[in-house]
Order: sequence, then C-alpha cells, then structure tokens
Amino acid sequence: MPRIVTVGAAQLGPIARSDTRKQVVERMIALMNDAAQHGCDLVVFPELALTTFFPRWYIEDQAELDQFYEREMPGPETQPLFDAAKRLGVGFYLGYAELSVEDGRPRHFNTSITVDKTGTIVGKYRKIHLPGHAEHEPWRQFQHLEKRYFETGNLEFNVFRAFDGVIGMAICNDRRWPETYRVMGLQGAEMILIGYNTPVHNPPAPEHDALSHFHNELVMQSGAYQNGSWVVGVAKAGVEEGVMQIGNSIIVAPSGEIVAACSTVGDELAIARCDLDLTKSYKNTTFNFAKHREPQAYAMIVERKGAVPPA
Ligand code: CDV
Repeated sequence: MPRIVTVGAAQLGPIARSDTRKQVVERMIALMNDAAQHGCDLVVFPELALTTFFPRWYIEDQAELDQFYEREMPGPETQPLFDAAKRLGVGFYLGYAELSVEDGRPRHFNTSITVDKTGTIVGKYRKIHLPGHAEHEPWRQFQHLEKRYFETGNLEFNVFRAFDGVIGMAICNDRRWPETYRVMGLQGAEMILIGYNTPVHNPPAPEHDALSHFHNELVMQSGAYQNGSWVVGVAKAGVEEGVMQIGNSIIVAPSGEIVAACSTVGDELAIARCDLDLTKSYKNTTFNFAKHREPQAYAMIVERKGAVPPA
C-alpha cells in the first residue's frame, strides 16, 4: 500500500495589527474546508499565523506585547481549528507565539504544533534559530526583534509518527540551516513542515533582496534532496503593515523538485499528493547515511583545521 499524504500548503495573505484572532481563524477554516474538498489529509499554515508579524515593532509595554502570545493551546479562540480538524478529518501544522510558565517564570517561544485528523496535538516544536536583533535599531525600515521577544527553543529537532509517516517541524529561519534538516533526517524524517514570514527586504543586506525567492527555494530544495524527505514550506505573504512578504509557498519532493507552489500573495492553497515511499529511493541509495556518511572524518577535519573565523 503506498503511503500517500495529500498536503495543502495553506498560505495566508497579510494580517493587520487590528485583525482579531476570530477573523484570522475564520480565514484558516475556509482554507481547511477547501482542503477537505480536495481530499487533503493535512494543511500547513505559516509561522505566527494567528496575528500580524509583531517582531517588526519595538514594543516596550510588556502587557501590550503579551497580547500577541497564546497562553493555552487550544484556547477559546483557537478551539474552532481543532473542531474543524476533527469534523473534516484534516490535520494541521500551526505556528504561533507561545507564553507559558515554566520553572516558575514566564517563557516566550516561537512555537509550532502538528494536530492530527482527530484534533489531537501529536507534535510540538519551539524555534531554535532566532534571526534579527535584541535591541531597537531605528535605522531599519522595520524591526526584526525575534531575539528580544523569544527564547531559543528547548524542545530540540524531534520527529514523531503521524499521517502514516515520520514527520518533523521547523520554523522560518531554521530552514536556511542544513543542520535543521540533517538532525531530523538522521531520525528518519519523511516530511518536514515549515511555516515562515520572510520580508523581501533584508535591512542588513539589501543586496540579497532580489534573491529572496531563489534563496527560499534553494534551501528547502536542497534540504529535501540531501535528506530524502518531503519539505512543505508555507508563508505569510503580501504587504503586511507596509512590509512586503515573499510568499512563495512550496511543496518539495525528496528529489528536490518543487511539485506544488502558490502563485499569489494572498490566502491560497497549493496541493500535492505526497508519496512517503518516494523517500526510500534517496534514503536507501545516494543518502544512505549508515553506508555513506562519514561523521568521524568530518569531526577529524574540524579538529585539525579549527573553526574558520569570518573575514
Ligand atoms: N521569521 C524569520 O525567521 N524570518 C527570517 C528573515 C529575518 C530573514 C527568514 O529567515 O526568513
């Protein structure tokens, strides 16, 4: 029996600062309904999908800032997503800002969960690679204060069994780092789900702006191929509070080929029938880690040469 997971990349267009959770969740449920009609088993939503991308603002008032975080999952405003999953038989990946109390203190994380077709949370991840800066930098057109508003994730890159396969999660900037895919690839990941918010303009390196789509595709295609895994990358897209986000949501096969893509910068569903057994052809040959990887050689080379400092 082939293991087919029909996946919907559920891209979201802009979310304004004044939009309520209720309004956003309604848009998400519309995409889930569409996904169900097209036979999807799973939909993937973006990073921080429930609100606008708030790290673009320097917010000094902690109470005002904390309004962007979820204190429980599901909570009253997100429960309809879980009810829709159960009703429609469609699971989902959701990115959100998480505020929890751990070790007796408030903890802020950039989090994702995967929910199965029964409406049960089957995986949770907290973003490890936090880009941007921790202090206000007024010279920028917009801020990127993830290093101020979130702690580094403490749940590691784990995989879990769901949708008849081995699933992993990452969030946005994680997708640019080969270690993200390799750590999950070494655990047998067959499908890696990634939500993101990527502005076209990169304030510290504007010379990269024209390459933003190329880099987005490059990292996810190579991550998929080099680990023999499906990769589903889903964006928040369009002009959100004056900042253009790239969109460019894609579903990548273990061959590294893009098999489905969103073509707008609004709410859109791109669908692919993903055969998890296609991973075998790569995991058992070119990227048979047990046979061909040389971790001892890599360690010896790094030990001999040391880390090369940046120029
Ligand atoms: N949300 C992100 O992690 N965005 C980064 C931007 C800052 C470059 C990204 O890697 O897409």
